[in-house]
Amino acid sequence: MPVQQLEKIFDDKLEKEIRIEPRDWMPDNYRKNLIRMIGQHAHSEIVGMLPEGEWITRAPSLRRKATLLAKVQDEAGHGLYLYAAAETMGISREEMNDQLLTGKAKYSSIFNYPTLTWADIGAIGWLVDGAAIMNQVPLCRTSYGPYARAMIRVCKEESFHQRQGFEILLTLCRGSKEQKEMAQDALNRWWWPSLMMFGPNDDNSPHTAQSMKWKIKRFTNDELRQKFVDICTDQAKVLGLTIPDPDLKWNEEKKQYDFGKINWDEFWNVVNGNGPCNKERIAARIKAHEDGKWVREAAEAYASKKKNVKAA
Ligand code: FAQ
Repeated sequence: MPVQQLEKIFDDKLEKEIRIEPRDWMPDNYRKNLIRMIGQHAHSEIVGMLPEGEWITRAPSLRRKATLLAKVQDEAGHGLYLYAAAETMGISREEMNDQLLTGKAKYSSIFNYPTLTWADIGAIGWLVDGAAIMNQVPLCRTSYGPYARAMIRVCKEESFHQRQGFEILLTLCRGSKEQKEMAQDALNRWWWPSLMMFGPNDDNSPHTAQSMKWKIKRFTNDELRQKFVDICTDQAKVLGLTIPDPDLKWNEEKKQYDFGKINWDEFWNVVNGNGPCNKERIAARIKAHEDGKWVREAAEAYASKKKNVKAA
């Protein structure tokens, strides 16, 4: 079939909100852009296990330990659904992993910050999972079928994570003066990096316009960031915490909160590998890959033995 005709079928599907499926024809750049985005998303889930994983043995009670363990395991599951969704577009898991370990593929900037206190685990659940939900609920309607379907389960689990994080902070805020201070300190450190999770401002976001046309993204980076600020500002009041932004103020005309300027130098510095924990995070992933070598070799040996027996 001539390319123009294939393009027309593709465009009609987008227009009618019919999902694009792995065997459908799609423009090369649509495929490339989605592999990039889903790959980055999958790596974020996997690297995202590291900051919270450090607190599993130090959680303050058995209940907290069990819920944190379950949450971190959920993130591993999200990474696996996402790698599987990207594989349907023709890239292998090995290639994606290689891109992460060699620094060719990005992962979310947020996971390059350290978790210094128990309150940071609450702040991650509330803010980081909260930002992830804000960004990912619209992705349940993204135009590529396997990605959209993976997002449905991911979002259900992220909602649980967000609530457990909020509850950790609420408990601290209702506790002693020191506990409340610890919660405020965590908010002070995680607030701005959480706003950066949504990506650069729309005028500096090279992928947004095309991704909106392809219905991969349903909202722009700035639109989602604004919704997040509005929701969190009210939630912070429930906690009795202060958002560390002197310019945060209700705008009656726009019916939204105006907020201060994001430090984009810090964002790009972290994205480009120079955040507080970038090197540590990649070193941990390289070690995990090397430690898992014997498992991959054993699985391959078993598979080839089974194949030989069948052939014989
Ligand atoms: N960090 O043109 P745009 C989670 C890059 S999952 C690092 O705006 P796009 C769950 C971007 O890749 C969190 N890099 O790009 C969890 C591009 O670089 P490239 C991850 C960033 O794709 C919770 C360049 O900047 N979520 O948290 C970031 O249209 C708790 C230009 O940017 C997803 O991945 C950043 N923050 O919009 C796990 C969701 N922002 O590739 C554990 C799916 C931008 O040209 C614990 N992804 N860049 O070299 C998306 O929605 C989009 O990809 C955006 C970026 C919104 C992240």
